[in-house]
Amino acid sequence: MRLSRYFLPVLKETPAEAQIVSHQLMLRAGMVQQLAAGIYSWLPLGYAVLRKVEAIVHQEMQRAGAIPILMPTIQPADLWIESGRYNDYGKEMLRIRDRHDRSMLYGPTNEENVTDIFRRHVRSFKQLPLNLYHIQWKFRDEVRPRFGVMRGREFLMKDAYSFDLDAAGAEASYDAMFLAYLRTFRRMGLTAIPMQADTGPIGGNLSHEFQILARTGESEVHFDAAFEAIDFSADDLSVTELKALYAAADDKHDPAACPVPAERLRSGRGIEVGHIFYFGTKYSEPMGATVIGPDGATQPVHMGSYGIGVSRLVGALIEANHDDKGIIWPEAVAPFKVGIVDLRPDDALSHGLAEELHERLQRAGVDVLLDERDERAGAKFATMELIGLPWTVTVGPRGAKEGKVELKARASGETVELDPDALVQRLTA
Ligand code: P5A
Repeated sequence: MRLSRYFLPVLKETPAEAQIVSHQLMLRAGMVQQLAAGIYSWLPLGYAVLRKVEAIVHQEMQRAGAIPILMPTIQPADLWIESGRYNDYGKEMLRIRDRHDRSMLYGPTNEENVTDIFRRHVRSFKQLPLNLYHIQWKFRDEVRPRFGVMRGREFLMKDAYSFDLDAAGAEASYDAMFLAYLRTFRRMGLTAIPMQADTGPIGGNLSHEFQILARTGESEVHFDAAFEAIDFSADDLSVTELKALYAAADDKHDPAACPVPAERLRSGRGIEVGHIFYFGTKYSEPMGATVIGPDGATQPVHMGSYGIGVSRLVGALIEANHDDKGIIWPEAVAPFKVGIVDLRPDDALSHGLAEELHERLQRAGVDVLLDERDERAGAKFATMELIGLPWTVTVGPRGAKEGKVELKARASGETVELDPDALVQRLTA
């Protein structure tokens, strides 16, 4: 991609309305733009990151056996009246009337929707377990939308729904999602601590929130220091052990009942990037989602639901990865892997080399952004640092003469001089 042909509306000043660093950087780097309170347009750079995050979530969901579908954003109120939940969401639910004066709503979540799909098609326990998921926009008319995409009104969620014959089966499904979540966040370079949580309007009595520690987190969290010793990238993480360790957000934390001795209790702030629930037959019973069991008896299925804040993650990733110059994308979610700074577009040799590298990297399937604009070098470097691509290649007349370019890592600031072949090899390895 050529920066001269791209759409990257970076801002020089930090917008006054942005209170936290991720929101400031997302606006400055031209990733998103607010359309109304808590409602954002995703501009090319932001959308590229959102798609990378989505791709990882899709892969890990499917690796864990969940099957992708796509349910609508608009739902009929009738379904929610059937489940008994139409009033639970109160003012957070955006209620709409269609031209026939039927009550509709913009979905804040899809438990009813997916239960309706299930009940129409599944009859036997032999078709279980089943886990259906989608990545779809939600709307919640939050009292205080803030911090940009972190607490939006319209936001992108991955929501998965499991169906099992009984509570034991449902717990196995829950644990599979629990592990998939740890893997998903790990792949993005994030450590999310699973914490006991309140279930709110989703319901049920078993639930974990996945919280990333960050100074700007919305909730106060408390956890056993033993979490600090856990290698979350290990292949043999035990859900049982993790569930047994104490961790809770403020609303669930009772200092008087806390089993962890004071010297082992850590407190901080967290960003909730995921939340999983087991709620048994809360929806299947009123909505008649039943199967015939092995004994021939008809019974309601046991369900759970599993959410990841996909759009919130983009903000959370920046909270966890930035410095005073800008964003530092982990490679797995970077909008481009490498940026090429063409220092002197007016110098035939140097410019030719920058073009050649751009072409070769693109052909090798590397996401690359070439800055061949007629701008000062300082401005070009500042833009690269702001948008946080993992690698920057600098091509200038002096190096070009010797057939050398400079490769710089955004995270460490380390640089190395390479010839073009070695560079391409390094970036495609
Ligand atoms: C689980 C999936 C649910 O809605 N139903 C389907 C269950 N859970 S939840 O905790 O309410 O939301 C899941 C995740 O969505 C993110 N999230 C938000 N992101 C941005 N702005 C919001 N206003 C917002 N509300 C929720 C969170 O990451 C949450 O964990």
